Amino acid sequence: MATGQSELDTIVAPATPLGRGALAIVRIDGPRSAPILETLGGIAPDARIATFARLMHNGFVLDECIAVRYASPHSFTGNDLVELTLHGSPLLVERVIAAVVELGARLAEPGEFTERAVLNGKLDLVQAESIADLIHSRTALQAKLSLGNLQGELSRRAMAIRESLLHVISRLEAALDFSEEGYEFITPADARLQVEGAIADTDALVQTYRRGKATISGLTAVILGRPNAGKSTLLNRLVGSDRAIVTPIPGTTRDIVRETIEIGGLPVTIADTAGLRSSGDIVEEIGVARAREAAGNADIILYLVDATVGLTDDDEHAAFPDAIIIYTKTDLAPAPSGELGISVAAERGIDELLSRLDALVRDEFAAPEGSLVNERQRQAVLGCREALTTALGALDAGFEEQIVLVDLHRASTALGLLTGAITRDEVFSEIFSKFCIGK
Ligand SMILES: Nc1nc2c(ncn2[C@@H]2O[C@H](COP(=O)(O)OP(=O)(O)O)[C@@H](O)[C@H]2O)c(=O)[nH]1
Ligand SMILES: [Mg+2]
Repeated sequence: MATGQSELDTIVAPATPLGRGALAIVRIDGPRSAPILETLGGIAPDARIATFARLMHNGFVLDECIAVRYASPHSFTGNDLVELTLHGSPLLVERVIAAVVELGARLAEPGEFTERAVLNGKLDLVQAESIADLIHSRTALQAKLSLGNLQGELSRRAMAIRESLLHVISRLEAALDFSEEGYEFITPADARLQVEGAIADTDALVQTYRRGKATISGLTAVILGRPNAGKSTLLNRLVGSDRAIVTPIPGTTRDIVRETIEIGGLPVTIADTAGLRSSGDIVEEIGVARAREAAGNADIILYLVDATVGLTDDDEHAAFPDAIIIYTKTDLAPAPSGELGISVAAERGIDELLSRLDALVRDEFAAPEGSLVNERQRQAVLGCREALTTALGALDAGFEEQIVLVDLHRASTALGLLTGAITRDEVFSEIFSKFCIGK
């Protein structure tokens, strides 16, 4: 905002990736942005009017560009801001940035533009985090979740809880202020009800985290089974290329081969593993140990059984009760009745497998809008929940308002930290250091 802007540094960074393309954008933020544009381009355009400029520095033409000037507070950051749309060459971007720095700007730190937007109240912290997630999203569902949170879905849920707490807090404080007169602004039963409601709301929010995290990070699936069950063949079929080596020799796959495909709207990284057996071969044994470890961390396990062999005592499916059991090579022998069977050779059962996986991902992992998506957010809500439980205990024990208020304020502060309505420096630097330059 206008207040204090004159003491701000003016910062500059490329806003588009450094590569060759039709266009490249350089962003300049801060009080010197418009004077720098005037010096370089000889123009002082009206705010938000795209204007052609020939950028000159030390007697040389740097590039021809389209400049847009934004006037505080109507910009992404809330400060005076200039965007230069140059021709898309890294060399031009570098030279323009060097000239801008010579004219008094400094290079932006990672995430500094977004940080300024938060400091100026243009975005809250959750929204700022959502920008980073949105940029990194690989599937439409991930983008939808991040865009929803950028538009305030999660922040609104948190703020609704915070407002209900502030409602109780203000009444309990009023009761304190007027205790002499014996007024009651909120009955203990009412306060209890409100706090219980807030606990239920925070619980619901905490429960969104599992799906939120799965949606943002993507899932892992592991293909397990005895040697020669057809694991590598299935991986290759799922990714659509000969990624893993397939041979009739048991023990071909040793190291884990990973590929990511989209299932149910989420990126799923599928790991093909060494067949489970004890072979005495040291390299293969390490591969088998890695397979078990990968299965322990996986969201989805596909346990393959050769239909011509069937389940044997050597099979380890019992150790993975959530695994989906799939009978392979059904062109040679049928799967037991009621079991899922596939034949990659005959292209049979693959669609059924894929639609089972698709439904599994959508039912178990896809996050609704407004979900918590990272550990910082989860900790903030858990902090709120813990304080609310203590407040409820204090209410039940019949403690004085002051005691209850301490916990309710703590609960409200925890939610404030979530959105950045209340700021702590370490929260800020932690979040913005993960951004790239220019955001
Ligand atoms: N007939 C038939 N053979 C298959 C099928 N899937 C895999 N195989 C064969 O089974 C052998 C072992 O396959 P592979 O994918 O390497 O098994 P892995 O050891 O579990 O990775 C290879 O000779 C494959 O060609 C199938 O659907 N039908
Ligand atoms: Mg294999």
